[in-house]
Amino acid sequence: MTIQWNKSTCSYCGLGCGLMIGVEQGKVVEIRGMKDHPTNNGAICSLPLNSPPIFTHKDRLKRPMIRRDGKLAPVSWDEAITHVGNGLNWIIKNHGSGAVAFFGGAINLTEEYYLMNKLMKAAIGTNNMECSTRLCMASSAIGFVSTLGADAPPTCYDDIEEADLFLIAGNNMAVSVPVLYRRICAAKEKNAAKVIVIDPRRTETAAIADIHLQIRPGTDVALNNTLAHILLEEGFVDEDRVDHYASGLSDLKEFLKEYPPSRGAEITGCLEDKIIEAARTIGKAGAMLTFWFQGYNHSSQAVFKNNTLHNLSLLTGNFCRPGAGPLSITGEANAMGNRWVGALSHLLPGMRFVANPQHRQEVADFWHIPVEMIQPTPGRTILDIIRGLYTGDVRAVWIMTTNPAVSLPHTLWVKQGLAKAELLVVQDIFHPTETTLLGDVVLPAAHWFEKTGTFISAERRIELVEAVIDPPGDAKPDYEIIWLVARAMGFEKMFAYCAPEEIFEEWKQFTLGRICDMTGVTYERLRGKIGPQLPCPDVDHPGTPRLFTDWRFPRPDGRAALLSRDYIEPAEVTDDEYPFGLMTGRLSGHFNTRTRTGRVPKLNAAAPNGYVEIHPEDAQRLGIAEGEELEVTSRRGSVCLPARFSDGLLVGTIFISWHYGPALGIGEGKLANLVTNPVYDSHSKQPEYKFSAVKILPASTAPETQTGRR
Ligand SMILES: Nc1nc2c(c(=O)[nH]1)N[C@H]1C(S)=C(S)[C@@H](COP(=O)(O)OP(=O)(O)OC[C@H]3O[C@@H](n4cnc5c(=O)[nH]c(N)nc54)[C@H](O)[C@@H]3O)O[C@H]1N2
Ligand SMILES: Nc1nc2c(c(=O)[nH]1)N[C@H]1C(S)=C(S)[C@@H](COP(=O)(O)OP(=O)(O)OC[C@H]3O[C@@H](n4cnc5c(=O)[nH]c(N)nc54)[C@H](O)[C@@H]3O)O[C@H]1N2
Ligand code: SF4
Ligand SMILES: [Mo]
Repeated sequence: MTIQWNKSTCSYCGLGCGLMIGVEQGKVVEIRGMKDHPTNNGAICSLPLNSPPIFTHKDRLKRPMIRRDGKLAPVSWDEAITHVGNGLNWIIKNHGSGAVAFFGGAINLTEEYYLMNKLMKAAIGTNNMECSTRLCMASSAIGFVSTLGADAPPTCYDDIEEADLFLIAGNNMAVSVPVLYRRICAAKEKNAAKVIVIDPRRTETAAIADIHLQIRPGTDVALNNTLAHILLEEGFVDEDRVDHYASGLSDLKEFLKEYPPSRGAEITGCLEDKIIEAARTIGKAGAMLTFWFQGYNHSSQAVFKNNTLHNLSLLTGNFCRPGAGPLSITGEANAMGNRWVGALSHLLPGMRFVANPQHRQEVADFWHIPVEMIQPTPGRTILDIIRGLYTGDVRAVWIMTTNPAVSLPHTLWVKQGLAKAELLVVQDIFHPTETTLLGDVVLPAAHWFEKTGTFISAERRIELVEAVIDPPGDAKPDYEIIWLVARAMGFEKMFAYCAPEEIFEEWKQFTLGRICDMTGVTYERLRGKIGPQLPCPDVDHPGTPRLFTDWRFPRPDGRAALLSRDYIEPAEVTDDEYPFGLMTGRLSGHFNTRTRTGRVPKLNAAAPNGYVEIHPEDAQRLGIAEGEELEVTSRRGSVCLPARFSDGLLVGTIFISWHYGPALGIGEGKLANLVTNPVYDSHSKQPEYKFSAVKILPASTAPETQTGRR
């Protein structure tokens, strides 16, 4: 037998690397980077490269299951769908549509999010529709809306080769987007470009930094304001020109008087001279690209961090031209599709907002429903869905493609909340996961190359992923499960689909004339080929690599907004009882809650367990030996993990990766989210995963805790 090679797209991070999938006798045998793909030109990282075993893993879900007498038992699809449809209808009839909520991930197909959105917001009539985008890109999206007027990332990857300065803030891209990192390393080398890294840790990414600003966690707004202050003071800003394309300059100038270098240095802990050097490097750059990620978004000041970073680009004219502007990478493969399809509780399809009456009317007209069916206020965000389970306002939750029993903050509170649901439906590709273990109904989903539909990458490129193998057992594509449940609930007419292409053709009409316009895209155009960058408004349109090249922005006065944003401390600060600042983040061999990578022997063997990174000075002071088990405790819970020394940290801070839930047999009490704080940025409602106040004790001396040690 020969290997059949098929074009596809990566379903891990949102960079959108083109892949070639080798299939032999109905099995995925090899995954390679696609040569000549504009994103990765043949490159690939270890996650997809090592993924073939996940398609045939013994834990793949093959049958629907319903919990009876406390145990999950296999049932037929008919029974499962009827059970879910009747259960949702019963709760809606007795407690209202607001008693139902949905929570998804952001690696589904856009078609799947579109369907779920239609079911929740049009058919059921609730905006309680959330996705892990809330935990990931909500702040970037709202940052763009407030600065540019729309959630429209303006740049493209080809800007990397045009830039002479990369400003990389709160983004460990060597780990989280390795293919992009290698592209930046190559461009730096070739063009003698400079790199500024802003991170409280000396990360793998900081290895290429010309300047590393090792700020105290959470102090980015103060740093950005100080950089802007220096740029203005030292004459790096062409004020007349800026006034032309951005509003708010005079207010900002006045406001920034409060941020001289001395204050910036005091708040961030960086040397004044180093901040001045960084500002001058920015001021002198020919073309600056900015990157930021969860060091920004996982903060109670996340949107302000985004706004003040964009200020730096706007002040220096680093926008709307090759090599310059904000390059927003997305965490999950289809985060961009998820945002544009409107799969959050405040959004509607096609970059529209629930709270906007005109948008509601447009969407109701598309769906042929009375406008009153669409609720005029945003639904619950995910942490409020959990709160609603405690108060009894939410009674049914349908979870698809996300594993909240690992990924939400304050795990104990989350799990106890989910356990209160009268109906908890969990739709995944594996069992057990920490969340399928809690489900009343567990539905088996097809994965990645087992179904067909579209993804949109961080540079707005739309690509078709096609089914090249069959799903295991009775597993079905998520879109099919959604339309079956919708029909069982009585919405046959609205969900009379037979194929994902029909869903795409319907959904793309919502994008007509919008920045995400994909009316020039068809499955035929995408099949086997590299997709265009959106907007792509007609069949002959080549796609749009860069937005706002005329320096006009979708705001009322056509100008972008320079925003005056004051620094505030993280929601929880350290004190005598909880003296360490805990940051959480990623490791290179695992992806998110590890349901896939933890099942790939090669990846898991490289990082089978988590650890606590601690500065050797702190360890010495506390009498801790390298490798010793530590108990890390916050006001919410404890984890117990071995110590690993790192002088790349600031004294008084520690770092724990959050990948390690208990479902794969490593035991309870290793999961970082047992400790983290369920507070969020008030604008984006995104949790502050990157700062919790904790104390540390050698586990041998710590009292037993409720999370159970070892
Ligand atoms: N290998 C791997 N790759 C992944 C993932 C994975 O799990 N594993 N997940 C994907 C997803 S969903 C996402 S969202 C991305 C996330 O990718 P990244 O955001 O790059 O990853 P993190 O490790 O969460 O956080 C980035 C950095 O933020 C820093 N940081 C913490 N606090 C602050 C602060 O206050 N200010 C600043 N400036 N920095 C701070 C941390 O030290 C850390 O180095 O990765 C994607 N890619
Ligand atoms: N402490 C801390 N917590 C964090 C973060 C952090 O940095 N620190 N990062 C946050 C971020 S940025 C993110 S994005 C979230 C991610 O959190 P999650 O969304 O919970 O993480 P994943 O592991 O990606 O979950 C995907 C789930 O979908 C399943 N799955 C995969 N493919 C399919 C499919 O095609 N269909 C179905 N039905 N299921 C599928 C997988 O088995 C897995 O259970 O976590 C957040 N949590
Ligand atoms: S960098 Fe991201 S998109 Fe590219 S191969 Fe790795 S995980 Fe996939
Ligand atoms: Mo993410």
